[in-house]
Order: sequence, then C-alpha cells, then structure tokens
Amino acid sequence: MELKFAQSILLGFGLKEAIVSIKRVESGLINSTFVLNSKTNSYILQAINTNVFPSYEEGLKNILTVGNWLKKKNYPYSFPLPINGQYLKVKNEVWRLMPYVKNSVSYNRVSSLGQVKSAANCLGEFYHHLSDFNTKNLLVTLPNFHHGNTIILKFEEALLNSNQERLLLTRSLINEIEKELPILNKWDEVCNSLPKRVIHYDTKINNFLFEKKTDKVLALIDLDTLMPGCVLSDIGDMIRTYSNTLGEESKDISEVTCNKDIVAAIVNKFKDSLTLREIEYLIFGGLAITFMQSVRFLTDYLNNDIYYKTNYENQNLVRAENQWRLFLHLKKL
Ligand code: GN1
Ligand code: MG
Repeated sequence: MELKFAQSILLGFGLKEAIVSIKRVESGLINSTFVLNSKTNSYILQAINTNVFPSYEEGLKNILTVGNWLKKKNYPYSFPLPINGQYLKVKNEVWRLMPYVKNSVSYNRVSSLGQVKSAANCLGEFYHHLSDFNTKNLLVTLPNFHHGNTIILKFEEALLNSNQERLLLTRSLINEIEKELPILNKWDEVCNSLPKRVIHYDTKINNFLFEKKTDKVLALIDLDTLMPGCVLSDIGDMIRTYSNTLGEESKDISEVTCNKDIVAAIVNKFKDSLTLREIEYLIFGGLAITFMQSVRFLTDYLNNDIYYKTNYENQNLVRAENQWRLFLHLKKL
C-alpha cells in the first residue's frame, strides 16, 4: 500500500497525523490488514472483503452493540472498535481503522500451555460478560455460516463444477471425506439442542492478541462474525487451532497431530461455566469444526480458490489435508 493512499484514508477518518511506515499483516484469509505507524500512534487498517461479508454494515452494528455492552460490563480485555464507529467507502473498497493494541503480538501456532489457558480464559470471560445479553439484538450477517448441511451442499456443488485436474488430484481425499459427511448433520442436530449465545465464530489462534514476552491474552479480535450461535463453534475452533501445534498452514501433513494436553486444558477451562450438555459435546465440537474446515478448504480448492486467500498453487488442498489429518487424530480421543 502506498503511503499517500494510507494517508488519504487516515484523513478520511478525520486524523491528520503523518504516517511514517506501513506494514502488511500476513495472517487472515479473508480481509486485507495493514499496520500504520505515525510518530505517536499505531493503527490497524483493514480492507473488508465485501464478497465474503456483503452485510458488513449490519456486521458493524453487531460489533458496536457488543462493544458498548462489554464496556458497560467492565469486560477485562481490550475490545478495539472501529474508529468513529464507521467504515469508509473509497471507490469499490470498504475500509476500517482501529487502534493498535499496544505491546501485542499474534501467533499462528501455540508454543505453551499457558497461552492455551489464557486464551480459553478470555473466551470464558467474553461469554460470561455477555451471558445476559439478548442474542435477538444481533443481526445474522452470514446466514448458515457454520450450518453443516449448507456446507455439504456447497461441497457437492463444487464437486459438480470443478475442473478435471483438481478433481483428479483430490479424488482420494474426496472419497475419505464423503464417508464422514454425516458428522456435519450430527453437528447441526447437536447445535440446535444447545443454548443460543453470542458467538465470536472465528476463535482461531491468531485472532487472540497476546502480550509480547508473556502468555497473557490482551484481546480477542476480528469481530466480523459476531452472531448468535452455539459455543461449539468457538470452543471447537479453539481446539482445532490450538491443539495443532504445527499450525493449519503446515505442509508437513504426516507430522500433523493433536496435542491431547491442549485439548484437555481447553475443556477443563470451560467445565464450570457452561451447561452440562455443552460440556458433554466440547470434544465433538473440536472434531466437527476440524472436519468442517477440511471440507471448506477442499470446497474452495475445487472452486479454484475464490474464498480463501492463497500464496501458492494447491495451498487450499494442503490446508484441507492438514485439517483432515488433524481430524483423524481428534477422532481417536
Ligand atoms: C477465515 O479471515 P480469517 O482468517 O480470520 C474464515 C474462518 C476460518 C478461517 C480458517 C468469514 O478466517 O471461518 O475458520 O479462515 N472466516 C470466514 O483459517 O469464513
Ligand atoms: Mg475472521
């Protein structure tokens, strides 16, 4: 991004500071993210992927509603909100600016049990501080986001429309995955039987900001998917991304495994704060979300990578295989 352009966006938000440097943030598979530094402040600037988030204005309302609520309730973590409570449209792009959380860092894979516990604590506090929030006050901005049957239908559609080359390359994974698809129907049944809560819906490891040099979580970020849902979407995604100590981008597929101590630490953190039925299904949540993610990556691969950003040929296939491998290990728990 050019300095001049970033400067004009900052000005669009009413800020007159001179930007001295810009850094692209590589994590995040949907939006594009940059850190802008002036002499005195740092900001996060994001271009919202409006193909994936067509209802981004409703999404902004959800972010502000939840943000204001948490502020009133003294939620003990940062919850960085879009500056001016608005997005800025420039030509065909939609931008948001947020304060940078000082002294923070994010990781694509876990390096200590302390990080796991701290992140699970943060998510627990998030639920706790929203426990009397009426989920009807949130708009459903991505209908059927984690709906198992919708994900099956999209996968089947991709199978019908995919090019022959990609179909051939994925044949054996497709065969394996097809046998397990009923998990996604069970997922729908289980989720429908659990309480509706405010769900983050994207609790992967790099959406937690840690304090530099400690294991302490400062914030749970990336709020485009805040919606009503069931806890298994979030805790399942924590299990998926924290237990896979090589990370979801690892190409070392045969080495991908799930760390049982990490799964146990996550489940343990929630055992006193959820309903019995939610607790009973936490590990199933991790299993189903991992399988779902494998299907979603494979679907995108068959669709020629139209949803998740990629940096190299076949990256979505590698991701799908990585998740499949993790799923096989989780299944043995
Ligand atoms: C996407 O954009 P990012 O990286 O935060 C995706 C999540 C997936 C994740 C997999 C709206 O999240 O659902 O779990 O990639 N977000 C959306 O890394 O589809
Ligand atoms: Mg996200």
